[in-house]
Amino acid sequence: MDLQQIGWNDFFADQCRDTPYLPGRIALIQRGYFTVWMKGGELLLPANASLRRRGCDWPCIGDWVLVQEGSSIASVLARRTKLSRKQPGSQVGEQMLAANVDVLFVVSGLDLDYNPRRLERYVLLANESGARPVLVLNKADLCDEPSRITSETRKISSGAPVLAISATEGWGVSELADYIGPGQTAALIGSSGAGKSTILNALLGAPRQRTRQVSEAGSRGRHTTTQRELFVMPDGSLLMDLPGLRELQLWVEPGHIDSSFRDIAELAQHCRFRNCTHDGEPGCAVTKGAINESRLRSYHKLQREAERLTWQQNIHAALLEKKRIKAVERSMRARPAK
Ligand SMILES: Nc1nc2c(ncn2[C@@H]2O[C@H](COP(=O)(O)OP(=O)(O)O)[C@@H](O)[C@H]2O)c(=O)[nH]1
Ligand SMILES: [Mg+2]
Ligand SMILES: [Zn+2]
Repeated sequence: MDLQQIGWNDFFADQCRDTPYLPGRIALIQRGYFTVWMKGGELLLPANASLRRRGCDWPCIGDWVLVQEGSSIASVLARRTKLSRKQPGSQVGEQMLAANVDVLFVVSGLDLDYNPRRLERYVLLANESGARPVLVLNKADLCDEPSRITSETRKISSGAPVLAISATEGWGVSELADYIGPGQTAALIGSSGAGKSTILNALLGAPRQRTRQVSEAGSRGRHTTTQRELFVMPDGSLLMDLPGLRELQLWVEPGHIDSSFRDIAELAQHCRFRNCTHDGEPGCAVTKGAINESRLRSYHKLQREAERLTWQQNIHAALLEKKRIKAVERSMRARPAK
């Protein structure tokens, strides 16, 4: 396996000039074991237990890692892009979804699944990760007016391309390939049942990823894709299918929201106050007349969510610091005075 073909470049090479260990890429994670693609082929390895002790990153799909004597993963190389969310529930930590993704295909079905507010959240997730978002409106065969929804979606995509396709009928699917080239990595993300595995199989030209049978109950259901796997596509690009997410809490800085709401950011240049929050201030240009009302509500909601996250992170950091000081004090007391 040629490393360049699986995404290797100078960014990673620069990080391992003086190491005796060999680099490899995580292509599949299953039951605590990692399938690592390497120059000589692939290995099935555990992660080195000391990674957690040393406070190092835990390997994730798409990561480049260093392999110690063919026996375990010794470290994870710095990530070029980082697709992550806040840990579900009330925990205040980052949860990696995928690493080193260049293009993120955000898939939603043009059936009951379509939800512009959720798409905004995905656009933010992608922009924060460093990957380029492409919005894929699948199941266009089930929709009476795919072109109207496509142009509506373009208004909220902040410049991200929007494609309407039908994975089962096979139309539009090949256009996805225009956004990725050999050695580049893409990921499919979106609700369970949106058609991610069907798209992956269509691009692969072979049924490699299990898809869900349509249930009579509706178009939403349990997900079948629980493992994360990287596939080499016939054109030399790399594609992974991510499991459907039930919850997508942001892991994003408040100052980064505006770049995913370009229309609002552009209007904001005409607000009277530079620090206008667009929440009823005098001379605000981001009015309900100028911008779709539910999009504006969504913007405020995401802004609040990001601010709350920063606040939680600060409290969390302060608690850790307090713990650390206590431990130092304890060890000083334990040491006999000379
Ligand atoms: N009508 C229609 N059904 C589709 C399309 N793409 C996928 N499906 C169906 O939607 C269901 C869920 O697809 P799947 O690929 O498993 O979704 P995933 O959970 O996102 O991986 C399957 O029954 C697919 O056959 C499409 O373009 N049109
Ligand atoms: Mg799937
Ligand atoms: Zn304003």
